[in-house]
Amino acid sequence: MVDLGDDTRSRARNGGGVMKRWPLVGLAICVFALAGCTPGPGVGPSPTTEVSDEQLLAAFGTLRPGAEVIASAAGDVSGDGVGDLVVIFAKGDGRNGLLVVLGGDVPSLTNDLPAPAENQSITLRDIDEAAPTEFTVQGSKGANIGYAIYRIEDGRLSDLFGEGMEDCC
Ligand SMILES: [Ca+2]
Repeated sequence: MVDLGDDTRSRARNGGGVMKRWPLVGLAICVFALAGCTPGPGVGPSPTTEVSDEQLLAAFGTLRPGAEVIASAAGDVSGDGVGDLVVIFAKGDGRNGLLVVLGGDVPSLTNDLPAPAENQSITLRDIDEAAPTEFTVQGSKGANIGYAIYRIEDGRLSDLFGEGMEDCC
């Protein structure tokens, strides 16, 4: 009998869990309020360092005058939340290069690596489910097909894995 009473009180206390949900409701309201406060386009200067793909392309043109862009892919590949642009370009000496234009207040370029001669494609792909996002490049040179995975590490572009790239770059 006494135990039953304890159970009843215990259930009553569990009913008090409704009160414990209020902080969650409050949090949800805060999130909605914050989202509502985000300035839309044209509402004053943005405090963030949002950079458009066009700005990144323009930065590439300024930093590498004369280099011809062959392929590009936009996305944050440095893991800082600011958009970047992966670029494959013609170096002008018959060879192609790969680099990333890192978005920021002042866009900058990573080191460049050899890129395939023909049929280039760039795909952003989060391979290890951890920031930053990796990207793959594939292409060919004649009958040779190459494929490699890249990641930005400490601001440097490095290849994690490659297959046949030496024969198609
Ligand atoms: Ca970035």
